[in-house]
Amino acid sequence: MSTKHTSWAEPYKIKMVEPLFMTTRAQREKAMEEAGYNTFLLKSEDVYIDLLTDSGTSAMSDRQWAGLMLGDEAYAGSRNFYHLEEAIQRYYGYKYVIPTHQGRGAENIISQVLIKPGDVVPGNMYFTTTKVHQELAGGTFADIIVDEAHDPRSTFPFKGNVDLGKLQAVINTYGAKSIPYVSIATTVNMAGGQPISLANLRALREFTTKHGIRVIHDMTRVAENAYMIKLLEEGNADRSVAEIVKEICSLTDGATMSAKKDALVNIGGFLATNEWDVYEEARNLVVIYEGLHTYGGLAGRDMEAMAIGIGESVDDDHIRARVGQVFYLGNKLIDAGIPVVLPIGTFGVFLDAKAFLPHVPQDHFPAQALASEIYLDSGVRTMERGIVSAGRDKKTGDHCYPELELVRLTIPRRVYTQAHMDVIAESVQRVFEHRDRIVGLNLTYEPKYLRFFQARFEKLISA
Ligand code: PM9
Repeated sequence: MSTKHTSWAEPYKIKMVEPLFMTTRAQREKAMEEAGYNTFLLKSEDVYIDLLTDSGTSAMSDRQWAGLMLGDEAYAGSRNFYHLEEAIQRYYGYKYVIPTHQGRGAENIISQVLIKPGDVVPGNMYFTTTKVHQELAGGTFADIIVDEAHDPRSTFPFKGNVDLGKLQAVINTYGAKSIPYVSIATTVNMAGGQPISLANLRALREFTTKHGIRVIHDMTRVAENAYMIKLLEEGNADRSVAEIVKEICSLTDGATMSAKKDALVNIGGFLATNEWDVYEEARNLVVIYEGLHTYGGLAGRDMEAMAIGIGESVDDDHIRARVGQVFYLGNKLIDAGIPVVLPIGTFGVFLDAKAFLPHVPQDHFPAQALASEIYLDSGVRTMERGIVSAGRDKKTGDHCYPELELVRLTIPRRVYTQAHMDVIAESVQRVFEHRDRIVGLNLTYEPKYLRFFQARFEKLISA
């Protein structure tokens, strides 16, 4: 389609700027050592270009900022809640809505409502916070994503797809009654921002309906997934992203959302369901963990910004420029011979640390080491998505050893320009040129949950 052959430009102009500051190599070395070689522990003021995450880091529009001024900060029944409910029903089609402070607030509640001890939750690859809430509720995650998703070199276009054979095997082993729901993410974060196809979702819907199993949708980046369907899946080129988003949601029974990504807000999330009983139970629980069911830990103004952001997120021009910018960076790195996860994901470019640093064994944390080297080179902050993020095996206590050992260059929405992308690509190239000199890390402090956020490391003397 035309997007492949013509230049695009951002469908907005810049009205306000936030200065960035450069640091010296010596300053960065000190900052990285103080941060225990964990980019999550750096101070933001020590960072030049921040690619840690696309979560809560996007730029809001003038309409969203104006929406903040319309905050109705009543404890109960805020008008902004009803705007949010209306936006979710209109753009996503789910019936019942509970706001939460962010995605994991919704994950906690849905896990507590639906999972009982001993249950198994199949999903198209794990996500860190999603899995920990499933486990805290007594469940075990089972990976049913297609094999291609675990291979960074595979160019399969829909690496987020479910392998129905793997789902059937889980049913055969544990029985459908032990499966409260199948957890489906659009797009799949840990696979490198990879989409699921509509054909696969439709087949999954038919299969799960036959077995009486729900589908719960982690819709954190659903508009980006819909855009990939429009680009790549036959029969969808002339449909709007909004239309495809609505169809994706219609193939699922409920959803959790971190609105800090797709929905263009700095804070917020929600739980949505089409089932009254699930809603009723979740509405009971939300008052314990988040707040009343008409604010769920958010200010009225936050809900207004989210309601407006949801509408903006499904705009075709917005999403084309958003994903287009990620592709621009990804293609620059591919052209420079840098090993990246293929195809390029929707929200970031993922470096293949195993191929980048073949001399660093996985238990010396190659992706963590590579993320710190990129920061040392240029002040560009990235993050690890490999053995540190995967955590430990619940039963054996050993590290989980994921196939994918990645460094994520995550692009915030509407924040950086093409020139920033060029600077980032040049920095990664410089690090690649001296990759032989990069050594691994030793873990010196490990928190109990979601260790990647706060773990500390020291540099090994040799790889
Ligand atoms: N994702 C990300 O950077 C922020 C936390 S982990 C560094 O990718 C999915 C697919 C996510 C996600 C957060 C959450 C949790 C759920 N599902 O961060 O609690 O990518 O709003 O959402 C992050 P919250």
